[in-house]
Amino acid sequence: MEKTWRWFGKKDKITLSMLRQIGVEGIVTALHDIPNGEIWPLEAIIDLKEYIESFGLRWSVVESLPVCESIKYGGPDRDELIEKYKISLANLGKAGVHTICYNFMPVLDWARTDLENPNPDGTSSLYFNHAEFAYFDCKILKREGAEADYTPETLSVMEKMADHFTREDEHRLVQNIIVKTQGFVNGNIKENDEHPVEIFRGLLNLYKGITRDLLRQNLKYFLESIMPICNEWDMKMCVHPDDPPLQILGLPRIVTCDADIEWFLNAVPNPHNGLTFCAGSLSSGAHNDVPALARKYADRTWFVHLRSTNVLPNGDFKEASHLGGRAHIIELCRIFERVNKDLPMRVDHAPLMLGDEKMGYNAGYSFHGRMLALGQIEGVLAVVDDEISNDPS
Ligand code: DNO
Repeated sequence: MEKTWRWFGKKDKITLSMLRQIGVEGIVTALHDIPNGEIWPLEAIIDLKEYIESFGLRWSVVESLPVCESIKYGGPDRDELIEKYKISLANLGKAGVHTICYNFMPVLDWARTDLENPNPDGTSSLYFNHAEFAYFDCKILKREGAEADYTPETLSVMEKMADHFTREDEHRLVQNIIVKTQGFVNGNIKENDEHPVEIFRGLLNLYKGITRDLLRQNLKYFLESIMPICNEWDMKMCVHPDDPPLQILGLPRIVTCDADIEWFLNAVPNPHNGLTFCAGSLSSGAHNDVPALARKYADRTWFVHLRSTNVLPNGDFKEASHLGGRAHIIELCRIFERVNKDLPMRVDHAPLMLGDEKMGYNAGYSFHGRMLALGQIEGVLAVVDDEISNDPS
Protein backbone atom coordinates (compact mmCIF):
# COMPACT_ATOMS: atom_id res chain seq x y z
CA MET A 1 0.00 0.00 0.00
CA GLU A 2 1.04 3.59 -0.48
CA LYS A 3 2.13 5.20 2.82
CA THR A 4 0.08 8.36 3.19
CA TRP A 5 -0.43 10.82 6.05
CA ARG A 6 -3.27 13.17 6.92
CA TRP A 7 -1.88 16.68 6.78
CA PHE A 8 -4.02 19.68 7.66
CA GLY A 9 -2.52 22.16 5.20
CA LYS A 10 0.14 24.83 5.38
CA LYS A 11 -0.86 25.77 8.96
CA ASP A 12 -0.19 22.23 10.21
CA LYS A 13 2.69 22.19 12.72
CA ILE A 14 3.77 18.91 11.17
CA THR A 15 5.40 20.05 7.95
CA LEU A 16 5.79 18.29 4.63
CA SER A 17 9.57 18.22 4.99
CA MET A 18 9.15 16.38 8.31
CA LEU A 19 6.83 13.91 6.62
CA ARG A 20 9.27 13.31 3.77
CA GLN A 21 11.93 12.40 6.33
CA ILE A 22 9.80 9.73 8.01
CA GLY A 23 8.99 7.81 4.83
CA VAL A 24 5.60 9.25 3.89
CA GLU A 25 4.88 8.96 0.16
CA GLY A 26 1.47 10.52 -0.30
CA ILE A 27 -0.58 13.25 1.36
CA VAL A 28 -4.19 13.14 2.45
CA THR A 29 -5.62 16.62 2.80
CA ALA A 30 -8.38 19.07 1.90
CA LEU A 31 -8.86 22.75 1.15
CA HIS A 32 -9.57 23.28 4.84
CA ASP A 33 -10.23 27.03 4.52
CA ILE A 34 -13.17 26.65 2.16
CA PRO A 35 -16.51 26.52 3.99
CA ASN A 36 -18.68 23.43 3.51
CA GLY A 37 -20.81 23.67 0.42
CA GLU A 38 -18.57 26.14 -1.45
CA ILE A 39 -16.92 25.23 -4.75
CA TRP A 40 -13.24 24.25 -4.64
CA PRO A 41 -11.62 26.43 -7.34
CA LEU A 42 -9.29 24.73 -9.80
CA GLU A 43 -6.48 27.26 -9.16
CA ALA A 44 -6.54 26.63 -5.39
CA ILE A 45 -6.41 22.87 -5.95
CA ILE A 46 -3.50 23.15 -8.38
CA ASP A 47 -1.70 25.49 -6.01
CA LEU A 48 -1.86 23.07 -3.12
CA LYS A 49 -1.03 20.10 -5.32
CA GLU A 50 2.10 21.79 -6.66
CA TYR A 51 3.13 22.77 -3.14
CA ILE A 52 2.85 19.13 -2.03
CA GLU A 53 4.76 17.96 -5.09
CA SER A 54 7.57 20.44 -4.44
CA PHE A 55 8.43 18.25 -1.41
CA GLY A 56 8.66 15.10 -3.53
CA LEU A 57 5.24 13.93 -2.30
CA ARG A 58 1.94 13.47 -4.09
CA TRP A 59 -1.61 14.51 -3.17
CA SER A 60 -3.07 11.01 -2.99
CA VAL A 61 -6.47 11.48 -1.38
CA VAL A 62 -8.90 14.27 -0.53
CA GLU A 63 -10.21 13.87 3.01
CA SER A 64 -12.80 15.19 3.04
CA LEU A 65 -14.84 16.87 0.38
CA PRO A 66 -17.62 17.38 2.94
CA VAL A 67 -21.22 16.56 2.10
CA CYS A 68 -23.52 19.26 3.53
CA GLU A 69 -26.21 18.34 6.03
CA SER A 70 -28.88 19.45 3.60
CA ILE A 71 -27.78 16.79 1.08
CA LYS A 72 -27.95 14.24 3.89
CA TYR A 73 -31.43 15.10 5.16
CA GLY A 74 -32.73 16.12 1.73
CA GLY A 75 -33.27 19.86 2.26
CA PRO A 76 -34.74 22.21 -0.37
CA ASP A 77 -31.30 23.36 -1.56
CA ARG A 78 -29.80 19.89 -1.98
CA ASP A 79 -29.76 19.91 -5.79
CA GLU A 80 -27.97 23.24 -5.82
CA LEU A 81 -25.41 21.91 -3.33
CA ILE A 82 -24.94 18.72 -5.33
CA GLU A 83 -24.27 20.84 -8.46
CA LYS A 84 -21.52 22.67 -6.55
CA TYR A 85 -20.13 19.36 -5.29
CA LYS A 86 -19.95 18.15 -8.90
CA ILE A 87 -17.97 21.23 -9.95
CA SER A 88 -15.49 20.64 -7.12
CA LEU A 89 -15.18 17.00 -8.16
CA ALA A 90 -14.55 17.94 -11.79
CA ASN A 91 -11.93 20.50 -10.71
CA LEU A 92 -10.15 17.87 -8.61
CA GLY A 93 -10.27 15.47 -11.53
CA LYS A 94 -8.84 18.09 -13.90
CA ALA A 95 -6.00 18.69 -11.44
CA GLY A 96 -5.28 14.95 -11.24
CA VAL A 97 -6.55 14.17 -7.72
CA HIS A 98 -8.95 11.26 -8.09
CA THR A 99 -9.67 9.69 -4.70
CA ILE A 100 -12.24 11.34 -2.43
CA CYS A 101 -13.05 10.34 1.14
CA TYR A 102 -16.36 11.63 2.53
CA ASN A 103 -18.91 10.56 5.08
CA PHE A 104 -22.68 10.44 5.33
CA MET A 105 -22.95 10.70 9.13
CA PRO A 106 -25.66 13.13 10.21
CA VAL A 107 -24.50 16.06 12.37
CA LEU A 108 -21.58 14.42 14.17
CA ASP A 109 -18.56 13.39 12.07
CA TRP A 110 -17.08 11.10 14.75
CA ALA A 111 -17.50 10.78 18.49
CA ARG A 112 -15.27 10.23 21.52
CA THR A 113 -15.82 11.17 25.16
CA ASP A 114 -12.19 11.25 26.30
CA LEU A 115 -9.31 12.53 24.18
CA GLU A 116 -6.51 11.79 26.65
CA ASN A 117 -7.35 8.54 28.38
CA PRO A 118 -4.17 7.50 30.21
CA ASN A 119 -2.30 4.28 29.44
CA PRO A 120 -0.07 2.55 32.03
CA ASP A 121 3.06 3.47 30.03
CA GLY A 122 2.47 7.23 30.30
CA THR A 123 0.94 7.73 26.86
CA SER A 124 -2.77 8.46 26.33
CA SER A 125 -5.39 7.39 23.79
CA LEU A 126 -8.89 8.26 22.60
CA TYR A 127 -11.77 6.61 24.45
CA PHE A 128 -15.54 6.25 24.06
CA ASN A 129 -17.45 5.79 27.31
CA HIS A 130 -21.14 4.96 26.88
CA ALA A 131 -22.19 6.26 30.32
CA GLU A 132 -20.47 9.60 29.71
CA PHE A 133 -22.04 9.79 26.27
CA ALA A 134 -25.44 9.07 27.87
CA TYR A 135 -24.72 11.85 30.37
CA PHE A 136 -24.10 14.28 27.52
CA ASP A 137 -27.28 13.15 25.76
CA CYS A 138 -29.67 12.94 28.75
CA LYS A 139 -28.32 15.57 31.16
CA ILE A 140 -26.65 18.21 28.99
CA LEU A 141 -28.46 18.03 25.67
CA LYS A 142 -31.64 16.88 27.43
CA ARG A 143 -32.82 15.18 24.27
CA GLU A 144 -36.44 14.07 24.52
CA GLY A 145 -36.73 10.33 25.10
CA ALA A 146 -32.93 9.87 25.16
CA GLU A 147 -33.02 7.48 28.15
CA ALA A 148 -34.79 4.86 26.02
CA ASP A 149 -31.63 4.50 23.88
CA TYR A 150 -29.42 3.27 26.74
CA THR A 151 -29.30 0.03 28.72
CA PRO A 152 -30.35 0.08 32.41
CA GLU A 153 -26.69 -0.62 33.32
CA THR A 154 -25.46 2.41 31.37
CA LEU A 155 -28.16 4.60 32.88
CA SER A 156 -27.30 3.50 36.41
CA VAL A 157 -23.58 4.32 35.88
CA MET A 158 -24.68 7.66 34.41
CA GLU A 159 -26.80 8.44 37.49
CA LYS A 160 -23.82 7.73 39.75
CA MET A 161 -21.76 10.15 37.65
CA ALA A 162 -24.45 12.78 38.08
CA ASP A 163 -23.79 12.72 41.86
CA HIS A 164 -20.31 14.08 41.48
CA PHE A 165 -20.07 15.67 38.01
CA THR A 166 -19.01 19.32 38.18
CA ARG A 167 -19.57 22.11 35.65
CA GLU A 168 -15.97 21.54 34.50
CA ASP A 169 -16.69 17.87 33.86
CA GLU A 170 -19.73 18.85 31.81
CA HIS A 171 -17.73 21.45 29.90
CA ARG A 172 -15.04 18.87 29.13
CA LEU A 173 -17.65 16.45 27.76
CA VAL A 174 -19.19 19.10 25.50
CA GLN A 175 -15.74 20.09 24.26
CA ASN A 176 -14.74 16.50 23.55
CA ILE A 177 -17.96 15.30 21.94
CA ILE A 178 -19.06 18.24 19.81
CA VAL A 179 -16.24 20.79 19.63
CA LYS A 180 -12.65 19.48 19.63
CA THR A 181 -13.38 16.42 17.51
CA GLN A 182 -15.46 18.37 14.99
CA GLY A 183 -13.91 21.78 14.30
CA PHE A 184 -10.82 20.60 12.46
CA VAL A 185 -12.72 18.21 10.18
CA ASN A 186 -14.87 21.09 8.88
CA GLY A 187 -17.61 19.94 11.20
CA ASN A 188 -20.70 21.85 12.16
CA ILE A 189 -19.28 23.39 15.34
CA LYS A 190 -16.20 25.59 15.44
CA GLU A 191 -13.81 26.00 18.41
CA ASN A 192 -14.96 29.60 18.94
CA ASP A 193 -18.72 29.03 18.80
CA GLU A 194 -20.17 30.48 22.00
CA HIS A 195 -23.19 28.22 22.41
CA PRO A 196 -22.23 24.85 20.94
CA VAL A 197 -25.01 22.94 22.70
CA GLU A 198 -27.74 25.20 21.29
CA ILE A 199 -26.26 24.98 17.78
CA PHE A 200 -26.13 21.23 18.18
CA ARG A 201 -29.78 20.98 19.23
CA GLY A 202 -30.74 22.96 16.14
CA LEU A 203 -28.81 20.52 13.95
CA LEU A 204 -30.45 17.50 15.55
CA ASN A 205 -33.85 19.03 14.82
CA LEU A 206 -33.08 19.02 11.10
CA TYR A 207 -33.22 15.23 11.25
CA LYS A 208 -36.68 14.93 12.82
CA GLY A 209 -38.48 12.24 10.84
CA ILE A 210 -35.40 11.14 8.89
CA THR A 211 -35.27 7.37 9.25
CA ARG A 212 -32.44 5.04 8.26
CA ASP A 213 -34.39 4.25 5.13
CA LEU A 214 -34.75 7.89 4.13
CA LEU A 215 -31.08 8.56 4.80
CA ARG A 216 -30.20 5.59 2.61
CA GLN A 217 -32.39 6.99 -0.17
CA ASN A 218 -30.63 10.36 0.17
CA LEU A 219 -27.21 8.71 -0.08
CA LYS A 220 -28.36 6.87 -3.19
CA TYR A 221 -29.75 10.09 -4.68
CA PHE A 222 -26.46 11.89 -4.02
CA LEU A 223 -24.35 9.09 -5.50
CA GLU A 224 -26.52 8.70 -8.58
CA SER A 225 -26.34 12.45 -9.20
CA ILE A 226 -22.55 12.59 -9.06
CA MET A 227 -21.73 9.32 -10.89
CA PRO A 228 -21.70 10.89 -14.38
CA ILE A 229 -18.96 13.31 -13.24
CA CYS A 230 -17.15 10.48 -11.47
CA ASN A 231 -17.23 8.41 -14.67
CA GLU A 232 -16.02 11.35 -16.75
CA TRP A 233 -13.11 12.26 -14.46
CA ASP A 234 -12.41 8.84 -12.93
CA MET A 235 -13.27 10.03 -9.42
CA LYS A 236 -13.19 7.31 -6.78
CA MET A 237 -15.70 8.16 -4.06
CA CYS A 238 -14.96 6.40 -0.77
CA VAL A 239 -17.51 6.67 1.99
CA HIS A 240 -16.09 6.59 5.52
CA PRO A 241 -17.83 4.18 7.90
CA ASP A 242 -19.74 5.69 10.80
CA ASP A 243 -17.57 6.22 13.83
CA PRO A 244 -18.61 4.60 16.13
CA PRO A 245 -20.65 2.25 13.92
CA LEU A 246 -23.74 2.57 16.09
CA GLN A 247 -26.99 4.51 16.13
CA ILE A 248 -26.39 7.56 18.35
CA LEU A 249 -28.39 10.57 19.60
CA GLY A 250 -31.49 9.35 17.82
CA LEU A 251 -29.78 9.97 14.47
CA PRO A 252 -29.86 7.35 11.73
CA ARG A 253 -26.47 5.89 10.77
CA ILE A 254 -26.15 3.80 7.62
CA VAL A 255 -22.53 2.67 7.23
CA THR A 256 -22.11 0.53 10.33
CA CYS A 257 -21.87 -3.15 9.36
CA ASP A 258 -21.63 -5.74 6.60
CA ALA A 259 -25.30 -5.40 5.57
CA ASP A 260 -24.98 -1.59 5.34
CA ILE A 261 -21.84 -1.73 3.20
CA GLU A 262 -23.38 -4.35 0.95
CA TRP A 263 -26.50 -2.20 0.58
CA PHE A 264 -24.79 1.01 -0.50
CA LEU A 265 -22.34 -0.71 -2.86
CA ASN A 266 -25.21 -2.56 -4.56
CA ALA A 267 -27.53 0.45 -4.54
CA VAL A 268 -25.16 2.23 -6.93
CA PRO A 269 -23.19 -0.59 -8.58
CA ASN A 270 -20.54 1.60 -10.17
CA PRO A 271 -16.87 1.04 -9.23
CA HIS A 272 -16.58 4.79 -8.60
CA ASN A 273 -18.87 4.25 -5.62
CA GLY A 274 -16.43 2.71 -3.15
CA LEU A 275 -15.33 2.46 0.43
CA THR A 276 -12.79 4.00 2.78
CA PHE A 277 -11.91 0.91 4.76
CA CYS A 278 -11.52 2.52 8.20
CA ALA A 279 -10.39 -0.49 10.22
CA GLY A 280 -10.64 1.46 13.47
CA SER A 281 -14.23 2.63 13.05
CA LEU A 282 -15.38 -0.81 11.96
CA SER A 283 -13.49 -2.51 14.80
CA SER A 284 -15.22 -0.42 17.46
CA GLY A 285 -18.51 -2.21 16.72
CA ALA A 286 -18.34 -5.62 18.41
CA HIS A 287 -20.63 -6.92 15.64
CA ASN A 288 -17.95 -6.43 12.96
CA ASP A 289 -15.39 -9.07 11.95
CA VAL A 290 -12.89 -6.66 10.39
CA PRO A 291 -10.70 -9.05 8.35
CA ALA A 292 -13.84 -10.75 6.98
CA LEU A 293 -15.12 -7.33 5.84
CA ALA A 294 -11.75 -6.57 4.24
CA ARG A 295 -11.80 -9.85 2.34
CA LYS A 296 -15.33 -9.19 1.14
CA TYR A 297 -14.91 -5.55 0.13
CA ALA A 298 -11.23 -5.17 -0.90
CA ASP A 299 -12.27 -4.91 -4.56
CA ARG A 300 -14.38 -1.79 -3.85
CA THR A 301 -11.91 -0.22 -1.38
CA TRP A 302 -10.00 2.79 -2.71
CA PHE A 303 -8.52 4.07 0.56
CA VAL A 304 -7.53 2.41 3.85
CA HIS A 305 -7.33 3.84 7.39
CA LEU A 306 -5.27 1.62 9.63
CA ARG A 307 -5.96 1.76 13.35
CA SER A 308 -7.49 -0.55 15.88
CA THR A 309 -9.60 -0.58 19.05
CA ASN A 310 -10.40 -2.80 22.01
CA VAL A 311 -14.08 -3.08 22.88
CA LEU A 312 -14.89 -3.66 26.55
CA PRO A 313 -17.74 -5.95 27.70
CA ASN A 314 -19.95 -2.90 28.37
CA GLY A 315 -19.42 -1.62 24.81
CA ASP A 316 -16.97 1.17 25.71
CA PHE A 317 -13.96 1.21 23.43
CA LYS A 318 -10.43 2.47 23.53
CA GLU A 319 -8.03 2.98 20.66
CA ALA A 320 -5.38 0.26 20.67
CA SER A 321 -1.84 -0.16 19.41
CA HIS A 322 -1.67 -0.50 15.63
CA LEU A 323 -0.30 -4.01 16.21
CA GLY A 324 -3.03 -5.03 18.66
CA GLY A 325 -6.77 -4.76 19.19
CA ARG A 326 -9.63 -6.29 17.26
CA ALA A 327 -8.95 -4.79 13.80
CA HIS A 328 -6.18 -7.38 13.12
CA ILE A 329 -4.10 -4.96 11.10
CA ILE A 330 -1.45 -7.55 10.21
CA GLU A 331 -4.11 -9.64 8.47
CA LEU A 332 -5.55 -6.51 6.81
CA CYS A 333 -2.11 -5.71 5.37
CA ARG A 334 -1.97 -9.25 3.94
CA ILE A 335 -5.39 -8.83 2.34
CA PHE A 336 -4.98 -5.33 0.86
CA GLU A 337 -1.34 -5.71 -0.20
CA ARG A 338 -2.27 -8.71 -2.36
CA VAL A 339 -5.14 -6.83 -4.01
CA ASN A 340 -3.34 -3.56 -4.77
CA LYS A 341 0.18 -2.57 -3.72
CA ASP A 342 -0.57 1.06 -4.63
CA LEU A 343 -3.72 1.42 -2.54
CA PRO A 344 -3.39 4.62 -0.46
CA MET A 345 -3.25 3.83 3.26
CA ARG A 346 -2.81 6.15 6.18
CA VAL A 347 -2.20 5.34 9.80
CA ASP A 348 -5.07 6.88 11.70
CA HIS A 349 -5.43 8.13 15.31
CA ALA A 350 -2.43 7.23 17.46
CA PRO A 351 -1.51 7.83 21.11
CA LEU A 352 -0.15 11.08 22.46
CA MET A 353 3.44 10.47 23.55
CA LEU A 354 6.81 12.09 24.19
CA GLY A 355 5.48 15.65 24.37
CA ASP A 356 2.72 15.36 21.73
CA GLU A 357 0.22 16.36 24.41
CA LYS A 358 1.72 19.86 24.65
CA MET A 359 1.63 20.55 20.93
CA GLY A 360 -2.08 21.23 20.46
CA TYR A 361 -2.45 18.72 17.63
CA ASN A 362 -5.92 17.87 16.37
CA ALA A 363 -7.47 15.10 18.45
CA GLY A 364 -6.13 11.73 17.30
CA TYR A 365 -3.48 13.26 15.05
CA SER A 366 -0.31 13.26 17.14
CA PHE A 367 3.14 13.34 15.56
CA HIS A 368 5.23 10.90 17.61
CA GLY A 369 2.32 8.50 18.07
CA ARG A 370 1.53 8.38 14.38
CA MET A 371 5.21 8.20 13.43
CA LEU A 372 5.63 5.13 15.66
CA ALA A 373 2.48 3.60 14.13
CA LEU A 374 3.74 4.29 10.62
CA GLY A 375 7.04 2.58 11.47
CA GLN A 376 5.14 -0.43 12.80
CA ILE A 377 3.01 -0.65 9.66
CA GLU A 378 6.03 -0.21 7.42
CA GLY A 379 7.58 -3.24 9.15
CA VAL A 380 4.40 -5.28 8.74
CA LEU A 381 4.24 -4.38 5.04
CA ALA A 382 7.85 -5.41 4.52
CA VAL A 383 7.11 -8.84 6.02
CA VAL A 384 3.93 -9.19 3.99
CA ASP A 385 5.74 -8.25 0.76
CA ASP A 386 8.33 -10.88 1.58
CA GLU A 387 5.55 -13.46 2.12
CA ILE A 388 4.02 -12.49 -1.22
CA SER A 389 7.31 -12.75 -3.12
CA ASN A 390 7.77 -16.27 -1.68
CA ASP A 391 4.20 -17.25 -2.51
CA PRO A 392 2.80 -15.03 -5.25
CA SER A 393 -0.35 -17.20 -5.79
C1 DNO B 1 -11.59 11.40 12.24
C2 DNO B 1 -11.80 11.01 10.86
C3 DNO B 1 -13.07 11.54 10.24
C4 DNO B 1 -13.03 11.36 8.74
C5 DNO B 1 -14.27 11.84 8.06
C6 DNO B 1 -14.26 11.52 6.59
O1 DNO B 1 -10.52 11.32 12.71
O2 DNO B 1 -11.72 9.64 10.70
O3 DNO B 1 -13.17 12.89 10.54
O4 DNO B 1 -11.99 12.09 8.22
O5 DNO B 1 -15.38 11.29 8.63
O6 DNO B 1 -15.26 12.27 5.99
